[in-house]
Amino acid sequence: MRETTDTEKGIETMIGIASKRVLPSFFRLSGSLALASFLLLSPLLAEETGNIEGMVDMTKTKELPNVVVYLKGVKGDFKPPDLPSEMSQRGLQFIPKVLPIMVGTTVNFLNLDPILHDVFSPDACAERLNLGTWPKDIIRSFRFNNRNCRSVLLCNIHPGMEAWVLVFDHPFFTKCMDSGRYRISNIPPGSYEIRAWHKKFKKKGVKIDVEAGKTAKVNLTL
Ligand SMILES: [Cu+2]
Repeated sequence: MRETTDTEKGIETMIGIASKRVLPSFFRLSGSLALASFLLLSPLLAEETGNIEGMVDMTKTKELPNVVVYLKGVKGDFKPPDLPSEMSQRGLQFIPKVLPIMVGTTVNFLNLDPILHDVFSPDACAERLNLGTWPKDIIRSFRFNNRNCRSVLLCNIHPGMEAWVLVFDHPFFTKCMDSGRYRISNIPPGSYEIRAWHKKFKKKGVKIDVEAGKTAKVNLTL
């Protein structure tokens, strides 16, 4: 985060935009629903949960950091993080190129280039957002409200710019490390499907049972 007056202005703008979107849905929660969410949101202790770890194997090894590993079949309500995620524009690229988030997360698009970009998405997942243009060191932000979907982010000015935001209704996802290794922690025990995603590959998931206090090993191939 740049500590300049301009950035502070940008953040203020962001808070203005974000609060307009967040507050109505928050107040729509009835008392009992709010209590139920509170109970579900109580974090499980580490010994009550399990983990999954392994390697993702793909021919294009350079693309491994752009692979997202995630669970399907997760039950329950999970609260998005309080802090926003960030996807900046630097050197005519989006950074990161792949951003997995929880539904309800605000993403800050920080322009670090001394030129204008014009960020948009044609996808319904991102409500076909059109953020327009904004100068260096300023943030524009967008809250992703649609769940279990993905959207491509593009720039109207620079055709080479492309990034992906993947939106989940639970926190059990991760990006691969450069080596292809991944780990998803603190998973409630149960039966799931684990999948790896890359923009060019779609693969069937692998069934996996997660047991409390144990770490399941699953290697995935793309
Ligand atoms: Cu651009």
